[in-house]
Amino acid sequence: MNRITLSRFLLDAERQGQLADATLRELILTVANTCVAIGDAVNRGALAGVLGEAGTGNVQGEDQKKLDVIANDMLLEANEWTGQLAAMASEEMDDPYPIPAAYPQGPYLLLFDPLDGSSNIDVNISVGTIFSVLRAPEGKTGIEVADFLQRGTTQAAAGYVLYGPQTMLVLTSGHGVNGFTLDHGTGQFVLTHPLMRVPETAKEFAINMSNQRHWEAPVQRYVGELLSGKTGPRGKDFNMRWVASMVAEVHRILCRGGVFMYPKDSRDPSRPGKLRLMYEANPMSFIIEQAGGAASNGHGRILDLQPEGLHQRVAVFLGAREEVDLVTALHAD
Ligand code: AHM
Ligand code: MG
Repeated sequence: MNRITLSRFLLDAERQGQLADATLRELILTVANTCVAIGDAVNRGALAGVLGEAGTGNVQGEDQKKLDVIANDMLLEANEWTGQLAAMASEEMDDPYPIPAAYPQGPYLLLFDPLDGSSNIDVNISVGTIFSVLRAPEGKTGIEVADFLQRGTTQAAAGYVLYGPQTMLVLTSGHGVNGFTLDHGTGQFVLTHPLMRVPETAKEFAINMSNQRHWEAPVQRYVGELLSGKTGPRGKDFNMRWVASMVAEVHRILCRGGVFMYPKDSRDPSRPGKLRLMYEANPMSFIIEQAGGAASNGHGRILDLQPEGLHQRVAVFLGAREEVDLVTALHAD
């Protein structure tokens, strides 16, 4: 079998003008290689003593797991010296991480959620790394928060690595979505899921139902219609899944369809949602749109939102276009 490794795939993409330049190619390879090492720590779990709480909190006041901190440090260390980046930002750090003066500056900004779904880590359920690549302002030294606040439409690339039964990298640079499976024998990602597409028809939805009493009316109505099954307005039954790992949820939707929701709710009226725009919603929306699906905050396209803060939260509805359009239309009623 003629195996297409990630390195070869990216070189072909660059030659075909589907990847901006060699620097972006090298950057994606660096992130992918680091994720192989993060996956190794995730796999070894208790054997490596990496499970449990770190005893620290992040900027959102959420408890950090040891592996949140380990994965964050691994991504910083692997990317700070390469000359590909001007700065990095992470869900786990209050402020952007500037490239140390000892190393050359590069043209890109890297944003990541080093270990998404980490509440699952101690119970051996899938987690993942999510990343987004933006262009740094040209010739600027001293990158500031404002330089990161670019609309999702400007992303040069985005991807995730799912640490599940298989370790998989799913990637877009704006020319479709491709999935690669880690061959643990060679340590290489191999193209196994070319040009992934979100199936047009949805039969599954994903939402944390325990929050139902806190949802706003449009979400109550939409999920009520899904739950009413064959005799309801949708005229068919829907199944439900909730892994509480967005990476696993998005991956399922890319493979067999459906819609994922983390809506705004009334528990904290000042909070527009749980998920973070820059580290979760934008990269996942880019991937889903590139696979033919849609992503909305209930009022419009997520990728069009002008970010106002590095750690800004947003309501998320993503997956099959028909479903995302329906739930968005209900918000306009
Ligand atoms: P995290 O980045 O702190 O892990 O939080 C994000 C995760 C998502 O992966 C998932 O969709 C959601 O939180 C689950 O939230 P809940 O525990 O409220 O169901
Ligand atoms: Mg997260």
